[in-house]
Amino acid sequence: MLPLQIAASAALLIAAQLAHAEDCRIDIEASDMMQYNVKQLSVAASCRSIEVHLKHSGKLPAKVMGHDWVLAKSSDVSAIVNAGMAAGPARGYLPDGDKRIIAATKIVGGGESTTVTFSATALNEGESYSFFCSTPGHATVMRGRFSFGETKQVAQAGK
Ligand code: CU1
Repeated sequence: MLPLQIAASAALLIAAQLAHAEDCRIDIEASDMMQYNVKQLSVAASCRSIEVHLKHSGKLPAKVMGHDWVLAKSSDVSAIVNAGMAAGPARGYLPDGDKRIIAATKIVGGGESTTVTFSATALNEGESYSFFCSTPGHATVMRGRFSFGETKQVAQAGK
């Protein structure tokens, strides 16, 4: 290999590694059956920014079967769900400015999608996190584990 080619491939390699360390995307679906299509999510500890794309694959409108995707420490979920019910539909069933909420999408109805992007600096490796839907009554079923920094990765850079 010529020196220039070596330099070029090294630059490509560095670029690939940088991309790998930065953006991680999760795709999740929610349905008219009041369910997410996954019960567990995990992202690599190298993720800097995490993008969650929620698709409502059903047909029912948001007023009847609206879903969102909310991330919090598992120990905070019950308190957030209760505070969310008090906050009501105008606030998307989430307490305003609640620091315990790490990330949250808006509520969508059938056929709609929504995305939230958040920084992984809010996450600690080994902490127990859960994702859930804040629509009243949904979190009992629509809830799953979210792991940061485990080897079984659902979301990887470039996917
Ligand atoms: Cu829901």
